[in-house]
Amino acid sequence: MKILNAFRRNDARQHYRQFGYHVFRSVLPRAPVDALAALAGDVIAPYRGPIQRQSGKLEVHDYFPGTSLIRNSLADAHLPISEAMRPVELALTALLTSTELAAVLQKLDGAEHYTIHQTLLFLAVQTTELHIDSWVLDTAPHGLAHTLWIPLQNMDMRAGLPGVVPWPLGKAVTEAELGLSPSCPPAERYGRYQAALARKVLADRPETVTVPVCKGDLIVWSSLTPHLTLPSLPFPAKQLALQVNLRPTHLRWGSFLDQPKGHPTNRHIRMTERFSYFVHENISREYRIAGSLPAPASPLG
Ligand SMILES: O=C(O)CCC(=O)C(=O)O
Ligand SMILES: [Fe+2]
Repeated sequence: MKILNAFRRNDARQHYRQFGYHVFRSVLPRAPVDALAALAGDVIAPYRGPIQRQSGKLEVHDYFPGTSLIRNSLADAHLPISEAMRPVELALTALLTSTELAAVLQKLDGAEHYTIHQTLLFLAVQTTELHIDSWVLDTAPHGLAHTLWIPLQNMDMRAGLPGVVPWPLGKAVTEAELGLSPSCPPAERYGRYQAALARKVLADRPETVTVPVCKGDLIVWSSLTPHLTLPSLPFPAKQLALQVNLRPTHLRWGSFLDQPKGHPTNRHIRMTERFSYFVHENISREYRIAGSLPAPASPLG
């Protein structure tokens, strides 16, 4: 049995190294997944106040015109930043700090501790073009941060699922390789890079992997693995899913452009033996959590 388990672990790691993604089936605890799905309807949808969103700002719900489908995803709802969203924070924390998740991640890279940098709670289907997540979070050197994509409902092939282009772990395509010069503002560099990368990758007419998913499943891809949103039928449509950007804590980190020699920060909340939450400087200042500022102890301890 021990030998078989070791073999299985290597299997996932090898697959991840070779293809830059891995699909795990029925690995996550069901209670917090079910709780989040229920809270989306019972707590988030009826709420009319501003909440932290993917734009980085506090916003009220923005609906697809003529529908009750919310298109501005909740950002970082795992942090203690909203009294109204406290039940969501607790359910997210139960899921993200679970021993089940730690065990699965360890199969991929053997790390003992992970730092969660960002969560996005999707309430309706996404529409991303081919891109990499390295610009949001990456390790230094590139390629060892992970994106988790967690369905909070069962989804079939018409659900607007992510599609992943198999990609060797750690393979970085530089701006220079795409014929791009770095002399423009970072915000423009992002869009320009992703568009050029998409042109290059799609020109090879690559196989693109997708899978129907059920609650409890988990898709993981690396910070350098190209992926996109496949179409949904109908569009728009409700879609409950959670996306998490995290890294093994012991690795240096930055982003695609920022590859620092070190990254000292005390802006994190140690949640368990296996997980910490990173807190951005503006969030730390605004909500007085996890900072060098005199802050009250986090309600989560
Ligand atoms: O949910 C999806 O279709 C993918 C979203 C995505 O890749 C992102 O937000 O970075
Ligand atoms: Fe992405």
